[in-house]
Amino acid sequence: MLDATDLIAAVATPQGSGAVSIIRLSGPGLLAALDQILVMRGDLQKNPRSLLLGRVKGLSGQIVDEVLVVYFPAPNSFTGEDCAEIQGHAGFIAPRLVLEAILGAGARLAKPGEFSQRAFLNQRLSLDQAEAIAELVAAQSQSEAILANRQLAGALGDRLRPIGQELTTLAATLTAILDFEEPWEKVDQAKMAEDIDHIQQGLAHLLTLRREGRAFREGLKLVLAGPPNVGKSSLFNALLGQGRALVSPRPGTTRDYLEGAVDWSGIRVELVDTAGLWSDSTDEIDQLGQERSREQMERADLIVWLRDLTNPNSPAAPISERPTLTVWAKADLAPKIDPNALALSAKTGQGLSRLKEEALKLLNVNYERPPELVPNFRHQKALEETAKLVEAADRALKDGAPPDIINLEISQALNALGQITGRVMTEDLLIEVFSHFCLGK
Ligand SMILES: Nc1nc2c(ncn2[C@@H]2O[C@H](COP(=O)(O)OP(=O)(O)OP(=O)(O)O)[C@@H](O)[C@H]2O)c(=O)[nH]1
Ligand SMILES: [Mg+2]
Repeated sequence: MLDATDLIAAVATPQGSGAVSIIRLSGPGLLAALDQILVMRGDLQKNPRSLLLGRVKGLSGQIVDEVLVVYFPAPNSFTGEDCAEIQGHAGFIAPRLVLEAILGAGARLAKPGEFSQRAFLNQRLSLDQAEAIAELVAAQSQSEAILANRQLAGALGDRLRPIGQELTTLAATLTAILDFEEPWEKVDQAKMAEDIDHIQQGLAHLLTLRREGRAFREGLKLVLAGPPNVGKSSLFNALLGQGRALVSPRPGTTRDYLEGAVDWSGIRVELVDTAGLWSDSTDEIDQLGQERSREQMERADLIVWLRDLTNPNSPAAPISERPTLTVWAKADLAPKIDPNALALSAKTGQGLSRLKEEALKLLNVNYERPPELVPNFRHQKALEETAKLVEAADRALKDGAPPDIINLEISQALNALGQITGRVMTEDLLIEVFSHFCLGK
């Protein structure tokens, strides 16, 4: 995984139809390999960062594509190594023949994420910036793309730097005390406690950003659930704006759950329509459907529980650990019972925008003010670990523990924090981050 001494190549664009395909290369011996396969008038070495026209000689010796080539000399390239991109024709065949030619000239097929990994190892990107590339490519809403771009620009690193510096200063102070055997009583411990408190605030703030901003980064999963025939599928269709789910007056219409995504103020919301719960049907398939409904409810960011305004015995939501919002369906058919109740009608559209507002409010999503920065799940874990260690240092200090104990917690906290940007790095961490990447990135 850490080996970065050979020439790698991969097709960086999706396979299939399209106009252009890009093949990316990085590593030593790049110019020599290109020289073997390219027939061209221009000189890449003399014209870095310019597009030059050329033709590619395939393994058969025949010309297999007409291309534009650009050469980025080390160290000012994406990976920090000698890099090149070959823009050829798209399709299934031409890119493959060009790639084969390059592999025949001594390059090795890159592993997923290997270009970004080299960029990280050569300090062209921090680990969180490399992750931002994968997240930008995977983004499914505008807010996800904007957040990924901010992270790519270093927004998270900028927030982490002062916290890291404060921890480093603290560790240095403690080390000096230990090295010079300064009497612990003479040290300004109150100031130290203040510094630790400030670090804790910084970490807590980042974790709050994660909690409040997660929806902007990863979207939300809303599961529509309730008794049979209450109007779940009708609501699903109304929210989706299309007649996806089957609707009928017969209870038990929906059996498999259905998913559909909508955009709510820039947030990707995945709606799930489920089979009605508590039908007295003993049918095996109905039972299986209800099992699926319960599974979906357990995975929901929010359960939207439907009750029927036309049926006074319509059951209340079951107790759940997941946040639940109760709504009264079929509002066009019956007067509202409770003035505070959220009544809606899939038929007239009444209450649908209020459902959206209440759902986001319940989940603490302030869609009018999207966060500037949202740590991802991996960052959250590292931040929590750091916070736990700083908390332990704080307790040790207050309990009158000796400085070496406090120093130990602080240095471990520094290590935990350093995993976010990759300042502290293990091979496992590299595998964890880069194995999610696609080929050619
Ligand atoms: N008037 C009116 N009828 C509705 C409304 N919502 C649903 N219905 C009717 O209620 C019946 C059941 O609707 P569905 O959407 O299939 O209900 P469901 O909860 O998905 O039912 P199952 O899948 O069987 O559990 C259908 O006849 C719908 O036309 C509504 O807001 N107003
Ligand atoms: Mg249904």
